[in-house]
Amino acid sequence: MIPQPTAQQALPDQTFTLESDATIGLDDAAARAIADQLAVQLRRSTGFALPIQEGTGTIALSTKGAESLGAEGYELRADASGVVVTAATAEGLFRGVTTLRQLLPAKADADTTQDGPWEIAGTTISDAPRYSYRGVMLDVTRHFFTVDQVKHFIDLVSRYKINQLHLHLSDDQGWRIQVDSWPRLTEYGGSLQVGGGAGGSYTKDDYAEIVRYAGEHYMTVVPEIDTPGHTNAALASYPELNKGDVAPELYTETEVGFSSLAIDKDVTYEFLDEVFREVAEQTPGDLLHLGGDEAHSTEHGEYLTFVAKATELVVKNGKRVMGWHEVADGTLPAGSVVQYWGTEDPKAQVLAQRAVEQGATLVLSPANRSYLDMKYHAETPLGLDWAGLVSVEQSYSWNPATLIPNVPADAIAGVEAPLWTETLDDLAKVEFMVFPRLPGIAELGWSSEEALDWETYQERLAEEAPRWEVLGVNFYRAPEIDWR
Ligand code: TNX
Repeated sequence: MIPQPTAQQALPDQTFTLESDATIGLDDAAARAIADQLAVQLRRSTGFALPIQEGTGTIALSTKGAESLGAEGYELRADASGVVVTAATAEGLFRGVTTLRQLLPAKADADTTQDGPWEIAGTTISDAPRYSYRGVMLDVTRHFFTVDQVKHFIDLVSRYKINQLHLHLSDDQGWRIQVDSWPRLTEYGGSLQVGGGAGGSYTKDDYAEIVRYAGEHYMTVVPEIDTPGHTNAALASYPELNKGDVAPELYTETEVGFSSLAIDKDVTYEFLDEVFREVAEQTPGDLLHLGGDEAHSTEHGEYLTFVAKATELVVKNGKRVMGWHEVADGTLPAGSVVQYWGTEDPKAQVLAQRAVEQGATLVLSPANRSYLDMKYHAETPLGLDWAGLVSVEQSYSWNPATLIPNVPADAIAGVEAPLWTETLDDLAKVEFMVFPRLPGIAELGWSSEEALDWETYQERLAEEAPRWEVLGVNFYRAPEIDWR
């Protein structure tokens, strides 16, 4: 199982078997959608009717007497008489059902009827996450991904108890979210992508659908509008956002660090206020990511001015600030979240420490560990290697609590695995880079420190292969793993 639960005990001599007369019971109406999702999938693969009923059932989802389990914790018991998942909240039940799906045979995830038996070895599990932020980032700007593709991505990553979907929505190569007050951002700024092909963007309805679908999988969308660098698509769309009032051409290559909003113009902040307002209005989560990375074309003093003003606009529009670690050089509002993407670079570590001194919490995305776009080895056809080669072991074998020196454990909000898409123009390529590394980052975010062990993790990871085969996932068969 991945992530490894906090506590699990076998019930020897007991086996649960899902039979054709099984039912799904729930005692909390808030769990209805979760029961529906489970039933839809299991009906497909087992061919059983699996009616959903109020009260108990062969598989019972219950929120009775579970207050102590926290927002995401759950307990699960599978024995000869049935399966009971207990949690304080619908979210906790969802996490528990994620575990239940991993306990069932891989073929339970098939989309056509399979032969049983549908057995689970008797067990009791008690589980809760180590960190509250367990994220994945998808860069939809270097290459655009449609709503259906993002949904497929959500299906696959939510299986590992990932609860944050960071969408990188604007960059030099494309602006991907509709903003009514600045329509050329998508009409023109979203028209291309890396390589020069047609890009794309999300309408408000598209974005709402992504938010809804993520929510159904208990994932919160964290939208990123990258500023003041990584802004060529916006600068090309509106000349007034440029220092010299001249719009550059659209850009479809992969250099970074060449663009900057004009820092000393009022229109820049009118622009950001309206963009943040429209994005914030459509985002139920409380974080708005303003980027802040690699602003190599912004003079440093101007950068600090910008951070102060732009962060204020995020707060004004009702959200907490999230930003890449460079923003910690500036003054951050209370409650900010700083995303560390350094490697072992002391300068980046100092910025992380400065963030914590200002009261921010940290999300850890060390590029040499958690970047899903780094090549696995020198011959990997896809990906980049500026942060080194990132094998499955390299991506798993680190401890979030001790990654950055002199940072107290309670300053760590969690972990995130970013997927930049300069070299990835379709879902098969995305899947190849994400699997099998993402489950390891998910485990670092969820499982207790004592559970983290490369030797046993490898064996559990190998057991995911049949599941990915059933789901048709194009995962990389890393030779380090003894795949079944
Ligand atoms: C650095 S990491 C970037 C991105 C690139 C990525 C490629 C970070 C905050 N910025 O603009 O896509 O490297 O790995």
